[in-house]
Amino acid sequence: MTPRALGFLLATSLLPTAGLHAAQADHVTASHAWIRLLPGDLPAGGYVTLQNNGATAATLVAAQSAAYASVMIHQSLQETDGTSRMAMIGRLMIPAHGDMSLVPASYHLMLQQASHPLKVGDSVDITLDFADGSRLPVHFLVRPANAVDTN
Ligand SMILES: [Cu+2]
Repeated sequence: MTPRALGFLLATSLLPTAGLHAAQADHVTASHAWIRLLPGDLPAGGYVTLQNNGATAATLVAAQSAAYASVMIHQSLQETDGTSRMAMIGRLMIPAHGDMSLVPASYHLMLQQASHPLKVGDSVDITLDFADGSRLPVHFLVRPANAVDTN
């Protein structure tokens, strides 16, 4: 084996995510990331706009944060009788060259059991997990309960 071939092998084994096909998270950018802080132990909602600049769809499958023991992907649904409920979502697709917005009364991150008290103005790191195992860390700004959607 030539030194050059050996170097190539070492480089590729050290960079398992480098390849012809970039990971889903590499194509996704996040903007308008914020958390609606509610009083007491009420769960907070996390909102963000995800833009997929890639030629293939990216699929969000989970999210996690050191700031919350539980982070779930939820969808708010309006029932025919006017009430609303929330359903857990296992996969949320961001289409190729498209975007997906997590906004109040629709898709959102459900944030429960804060590890420490949060206050308005704080920045919270939440990591978004995609179907291929790639991850996107996002800073979320904590906003008050009466904050309006800015998307
Ligand atoms: Cu929810």
